[in-house]
Amino acid sequence: MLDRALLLWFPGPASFTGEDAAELQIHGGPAVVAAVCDALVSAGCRPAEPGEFSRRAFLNGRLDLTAAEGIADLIAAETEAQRKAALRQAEGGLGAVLAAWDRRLMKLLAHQEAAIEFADEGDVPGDLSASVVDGASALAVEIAEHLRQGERATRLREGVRIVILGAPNVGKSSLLNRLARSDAAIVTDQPGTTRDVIDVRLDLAGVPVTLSDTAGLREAADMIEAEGMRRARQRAAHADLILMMTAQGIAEDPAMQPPADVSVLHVHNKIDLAGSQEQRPHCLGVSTLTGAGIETLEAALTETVQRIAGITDAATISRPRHRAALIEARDWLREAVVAPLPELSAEALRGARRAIGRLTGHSGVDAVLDSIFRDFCIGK
Ligand SMILES: Nc1nc2c(ncn2[C@@H]2O[C@H](COP(=O)(O)OP(=O)(O)OP(=O)(O)O)[C@@H](O)[C@H]2O)c(=O)[nH]1
Ligand SMILES: [Mg+2]
Repeated sequence: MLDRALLLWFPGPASFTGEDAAELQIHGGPAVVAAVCDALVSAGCRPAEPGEFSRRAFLNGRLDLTAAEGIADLIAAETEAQRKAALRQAEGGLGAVLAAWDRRLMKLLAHQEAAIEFADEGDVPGDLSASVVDGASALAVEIAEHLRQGERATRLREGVRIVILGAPNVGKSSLLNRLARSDAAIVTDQPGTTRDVIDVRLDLAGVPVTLSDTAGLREAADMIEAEGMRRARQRAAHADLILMMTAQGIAEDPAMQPPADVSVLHVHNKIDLAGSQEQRPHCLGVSTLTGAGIETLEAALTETVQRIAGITDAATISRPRHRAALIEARDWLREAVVAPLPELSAEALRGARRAIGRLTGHSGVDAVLDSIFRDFCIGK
């Protein structure tokens, strides 16, 4: 006797994987689990690889690849908005969009092939080709729009990146601690306290955010500080938003510029100090010491973050793999529109179908399967 437990039998093909499956619901103590696993292994079983159940479900046609990825994202979801987006994808939302595109592509291809077929007989080929051109360019526009929305879904999946930049001692670390409600970064009155980039994870109205505190920017005093500033600038260059910080009583360096193509929110700290002009144009006044202005800053951040990682109900792409395949499909479609011969246009339409098929897992995916299912946790 190892335990007294429930055994559930799921006959295929209605099970999760499509195969016959049994589930043991044992008491979860480590000794019970170890004893039952040992017994199962001596009976000829082996532990599943990470993602093996989802992989089998995919191979047995129970899921398309985007739905399988949705399950992985659902398990990894940290915030409410991530959970909703992942569930939508796991439920086949993205798969349905892709399947509809593929049906349209199939129809365009059929028309184009008919146009080639009947070209000699002088039968409506002109009209057919024109309808293919219209259909292909409409689809290319739709896919391009989807790619734009996908940018936001990627940020929702991976987190919006906010970096605090500014001169030493303006209160960057104090702000990080305030927003994170923790003591993550060391605060002292010594300029040049922070050297490493310090990341904290925040949840702003359901959107995951990585907030980074950085070394104060100035003429470096030593090698360590210089390296810290290099890292600060590098992080800022890849940010979605920069909090450019100044403070009452600290001279501003007009040469200090944020990277050109990143959005910037200006924050002026230490408004509790005498002589501060609280109202600066285009700048949020705060005091990390008293907490003044912090709520307004949080509201502004939440609004910006939601714009960047926009919460939409549409099923959008969320991974670089999706993006690459859709860019390829869009480019093939553009090619189909300008192709000088119906044969070349048909070939381009086939290319677009292959790209979509790789996304859903219906063609040429052997190479990517391992990398996708490797990210799963064991037992799913
Ligand atoms: N009066 C006042 N002092 C503040 C405020 N915020 C931070 N300070 C003080 O300013 C000093 C520097 O704060 P830090 O948060 O370490 O500044 P920093 O920008 O991270 O500095 P470096 O890491 O050196 O670049 C500390 O002594 C803080 O206590 C504020 O709102 N008002
Ligand atoms: Mg600091």
